[in-house]
Amino acid sequence: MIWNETIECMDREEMRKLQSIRLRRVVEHAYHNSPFYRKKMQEMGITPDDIHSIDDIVKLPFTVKQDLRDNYPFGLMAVPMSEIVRLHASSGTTGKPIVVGYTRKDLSIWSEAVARCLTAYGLTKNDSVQVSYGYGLFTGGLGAHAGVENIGGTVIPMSSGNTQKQIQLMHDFGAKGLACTPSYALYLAETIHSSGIPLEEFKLRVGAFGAEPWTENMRKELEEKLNIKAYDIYGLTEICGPGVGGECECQNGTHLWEDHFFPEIVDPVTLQPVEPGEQGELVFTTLTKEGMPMIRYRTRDLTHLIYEKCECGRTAVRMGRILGRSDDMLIIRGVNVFPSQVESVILEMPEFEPHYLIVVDRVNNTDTFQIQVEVRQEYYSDEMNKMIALKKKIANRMQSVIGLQPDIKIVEPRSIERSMGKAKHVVDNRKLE
Ligand code: ADP
Ligand code: K
Ligand code: ZN
Repeated sequence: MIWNETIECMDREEMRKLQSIRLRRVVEHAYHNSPFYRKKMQEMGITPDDIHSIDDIVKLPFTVKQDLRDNYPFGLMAVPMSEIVRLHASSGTTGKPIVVGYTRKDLSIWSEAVARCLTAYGLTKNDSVQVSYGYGLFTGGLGAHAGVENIGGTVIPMSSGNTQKQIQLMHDFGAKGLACTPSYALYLAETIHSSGIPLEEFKLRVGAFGAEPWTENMRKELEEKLNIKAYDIYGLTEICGPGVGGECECQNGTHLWEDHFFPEIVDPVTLQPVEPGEQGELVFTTLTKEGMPMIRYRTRDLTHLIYEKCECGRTAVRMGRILGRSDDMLIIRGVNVFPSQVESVILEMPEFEPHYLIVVDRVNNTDTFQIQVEVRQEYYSDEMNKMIALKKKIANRMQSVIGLQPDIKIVEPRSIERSMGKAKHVVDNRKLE
């Protein structure tokens, strides 16, 4: 099933025409109604008249998170506050929060985007979906909620937390879909297993997981543990929230709804567009947003785009898995390390639980690199030799994937903190210096 076949399967040339019309419109809107964008464009010596087609997007200035912070709270709004019907905010990891305002139309486009995702996962009005993303200023809860209502499904607005009750109601209400972060899904799976309620008694079939990077190995883990299909949903507050894109039944890339959110990949250093299909930083331009249009917004997310038509029939461009945010990349003894690489090694080894914590520090001017893991009960042994061999095995595997030997610390079962939202996988004590 396809929610909006005309758009999702549109001929690519047609799509470019639509994008061109919409780009001109949003640039005019931003130029005339947002002093911030007008100043930026004037600095570059361009006006809306310089934008003829979507190819001219490269003439436009980039926007970065710092711009939102510098103009906090409402400096980037392009409509009077009387038109803004909702605010969301994201705290990020450092500094002031960033705030985004939505008009009524912005909200309806957002819920359309989520509806396309949910439909691609096979959910319909006959299904109930438990929304276990946090409700509030975070976009996850209310974003998923509106999408479920839009397709006419039955929304169970749980929010995150209260994990025992989550399990009980998921069981009693027969939710077919679960929307939450992959780390919370893992925690829910663990809780189901220890609850003693047989998995067969749950109606769960579909996971809509996102808001943080996750690996293919994590997908396998979640699909096995919950007996579901686990699909990616991607988004960020600055663009709207979850639903900027979602996977289809092919599970072979995340379709981006490019009639509303135009994606580019640029080299994060030179800011030049990369060759089609190459990896780089994802940049979005909102083509229809009224409240707070985003022009060439640098997401910091590293991925690549796939333009070939998908086997599902959709022509909408697909995005590969997000390796991580450039901000999340650790440089340890000169080697670039992404938490997702560590995750993928731990999850391919049956000896370990799918939880981990990376601890980095600096001792005597040298970076230390520790990975804390939990050994699965069946593999745990009192014999020191066995545990040493196990540590060696995972350390060697890490060395071959990352190019760096970590110090492996085996910790007590369940001692690594479980997350109900976005998991925290890294403690970098070097930053405290
Ligand atoms: P914050 O910046 O506070 O985390 P957001 O909720 O807006 O606020 O986070 C958006 C970011 O979350 C994205 O830029 C991306 O890094 C990450 N993200 C969201 N969905 C996914 C996904 N499906 N896969 C990987 N990363 C994701
Ligand atoms: K208002
Ligand atoms: Zn597809």
